[in-house]
Amino acid sequence: MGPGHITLDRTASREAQTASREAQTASHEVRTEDVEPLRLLDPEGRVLDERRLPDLDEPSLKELMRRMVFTRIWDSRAVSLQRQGRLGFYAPVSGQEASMIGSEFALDKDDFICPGYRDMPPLYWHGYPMHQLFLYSRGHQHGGRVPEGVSALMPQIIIGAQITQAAGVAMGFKLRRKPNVVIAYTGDGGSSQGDFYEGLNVAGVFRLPVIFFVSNNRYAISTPLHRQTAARSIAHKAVAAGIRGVQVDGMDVLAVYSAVREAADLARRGEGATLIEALTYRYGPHSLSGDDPTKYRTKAEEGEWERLDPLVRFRNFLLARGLWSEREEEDTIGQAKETVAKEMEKAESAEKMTIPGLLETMFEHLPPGLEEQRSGGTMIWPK
Ligand SMILES: Cc1ncc(C[n+]2csc(CCOP(=O)(O)OP(=O)(O)O)c2C)c(N)n1
Repeated sequence: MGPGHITLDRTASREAQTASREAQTASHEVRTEDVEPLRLLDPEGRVLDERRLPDLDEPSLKELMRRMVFTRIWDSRAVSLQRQGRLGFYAPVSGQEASMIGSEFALDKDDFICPGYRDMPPLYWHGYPMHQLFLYSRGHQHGGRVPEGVSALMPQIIIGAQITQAAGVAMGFKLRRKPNVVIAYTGDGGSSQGDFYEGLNVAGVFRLPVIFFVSNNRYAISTPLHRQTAARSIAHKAVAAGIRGVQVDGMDVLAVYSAVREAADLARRGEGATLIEALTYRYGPHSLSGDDPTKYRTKAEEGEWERLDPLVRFRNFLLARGLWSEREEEDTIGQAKETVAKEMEKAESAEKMTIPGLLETMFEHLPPGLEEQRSGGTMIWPK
């Protein structure tokens, strides 16, 4: 333990564990100094160090690419559908595919996702049906009805408000001795919310199997990172909570996968929570509700991040290994367009919402006050 290093654990036994891990602590793990993001591919997709690559077989590597391409097409279709008035609220994801896809890919099916409004891709790849995500966007009550067997909450529009819940689910896993972990997604803006610190604190105290995944895309709508926090990095916020803090290149899908996989393995072994800060960028606006990125970002900055496009970078990596082709990419694009069209049709043919329907979705048994209103006619109930 050298000068400037903070002991993250409080008890002697934990100190011993920390000390044994200390020797292996990699440069992407937070101390008090600046942190270097974990990065496995250079911006052109060349491997930086073969020995650090995650143990993924060829079909898995291809699947990562397939999911990222699919997601980019789905995103661009969703933007058009919103412009046509067929979707409501939509927060574009292009640029953030590596963070979103790589993180979910590192989880098991029974691991639990607490998403924010932008995190449709991890939800979808975890089993949440796309037409329900479209219904959510349209404000339809069935959009938030999580299907049986899908380990997730519906997307949370209130920033940071799923962080304490994530700690709660993790507490449930721990009490029931389940080998599962929880991941909570939020943004750089979300990491300034009170709930964020509360969730991290509880996770630290009870050593909970949870991963707090901050997609730091540098802006909370128009608020830039330097107006968001004076911390050296968002990953540093882990230090005060006594949990592990890690920074990762969020445009490098293999690095994101590795960071989450390692955090999940540690959590499953009872070593508690990790805060992961993924450095990423959204290429589009915050949402389609009217913000104009040209008012708060420069063309030069956008160009720098476009050069790091996670799809191009990973495609280069796969091409160098003979694992990707134009044909596969075109097939994936076709599949994405077809799936989006079918799922949109499903969403558009959903039954219309009614107020009784809304209450039935919310309550298994209507509370007496509401029951009385319904039967007593003090409220007008549409048919
Ligand atoms: C508690 C709360 N305050 C304000 C808002 C309005 N709001 C919606 S998104 C947003 C910015 C969030 O930015 P960030 O957490 O960085 O996530 P990003 O949208 O960049 O993914 C704000 C302030 C909100 N939804 N919830």
